[in-house]
Amino acid sequence: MTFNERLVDLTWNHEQLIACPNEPLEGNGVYERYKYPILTAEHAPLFWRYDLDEQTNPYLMERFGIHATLNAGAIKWNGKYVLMVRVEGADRKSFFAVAESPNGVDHFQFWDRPVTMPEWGEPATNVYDMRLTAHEDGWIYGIFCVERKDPAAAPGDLSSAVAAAGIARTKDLVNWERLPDLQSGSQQRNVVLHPEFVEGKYALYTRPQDGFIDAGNGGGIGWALVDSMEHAVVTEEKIINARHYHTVKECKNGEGPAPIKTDRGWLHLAHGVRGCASGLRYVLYLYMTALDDPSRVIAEPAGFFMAPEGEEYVGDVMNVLFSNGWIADEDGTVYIYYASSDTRLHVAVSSVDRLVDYCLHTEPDGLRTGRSVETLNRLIDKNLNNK
Ligand code: BGC
Ligand code: BMA
Repeated sequence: MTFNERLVDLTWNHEQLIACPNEPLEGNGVYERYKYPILTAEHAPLFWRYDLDEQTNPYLMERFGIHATLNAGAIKWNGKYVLMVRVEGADRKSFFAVAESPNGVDHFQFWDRPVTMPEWGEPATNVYDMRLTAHEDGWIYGIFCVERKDPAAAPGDLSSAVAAAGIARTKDLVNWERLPDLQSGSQQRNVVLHPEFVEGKYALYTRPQDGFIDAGNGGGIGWALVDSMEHAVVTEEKIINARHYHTVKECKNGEGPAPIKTDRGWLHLAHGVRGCASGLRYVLYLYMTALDDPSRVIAEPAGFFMAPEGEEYVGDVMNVLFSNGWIADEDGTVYIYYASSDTRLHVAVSSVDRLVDYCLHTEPDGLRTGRSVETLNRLIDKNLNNK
């Protein structure tokens, strides 16, 4: 194939991919998954991946490998469904890039340039998993994980790292003001800003951890009030959603996107992790907290809300669903953006009413098998007696 033939082919395929309409699949009543991933590495613009000049790239080969599109923050912005995507290159570095869609389920297209995030402190080795919060103070905040090599690592240990919460804010999703990283007594990942002031302060969902991977004594999703986002310092942190033995969040858990306010309480999406012979298994779960105190859990259905299915199991990091973005529309439709196996992004659609119903009317985890059987028998009694 000549350079030009190949370019025509690549362009046509790329356009087809972005134009491909999505369709809902039959669901379990709680949500509907959509058939096709909404963003994959192949969605990245050709002008990110190829040098398009025949003189300098006669074989029209990729010059910058894009490997995955995952864990996206989400926001409705100027009438568009906008994702702040974690894009990972072939070099294992990830960065942020915005993609937008007119309808939330297909035609997602990247903006021309990735986010150029200003550095703070020692330049990060990697950044990932941004949570976007349109705060009532008027700014859009992005909180993301900043990873740097652990300066205390033994010689030869090239894996130990330090995770901290990076903080930046913007009014246009293009120009970012970088603020100091969150100061806290431990490493942090999965930090999320609550959209409203609480007791006149900024409220953060945190996830304190002993080490880079192990949550250790960091018992789960934490809650901390801070005076300012310009110098965010955690002085007190309490665990509001704990890990628990033999549940989907035995090993780790973390807040997903900022919670959605409903008339019955704050609706939260989180991930839970357990360890098994095949590694760490990441699933998604929901819980609700009180309107008058967003740190008080009022409902938490047993088990997972979403777990990998079919092709979602397979990818760079197998057996992982992860979400840090959702959008609640004015009409109550909720678009849940989730990534599978650290490889690609999908959407599932539900509504505020359905998610609240699921939270308030699904039994909580009884924490032992006997209780699970009691719960099941109650449902069977109800159904069979109604016949
Ligand atoms: C990876 C993340 C992962 C974290 C903990 C990081 O180096 O980039 O995807 O969540 O390690 O395993
Ligand atoms: C983490 C997260 C995600 C990732 C997951 C599975 O701890 O922060 O970035 O999806 O591991 O690799």
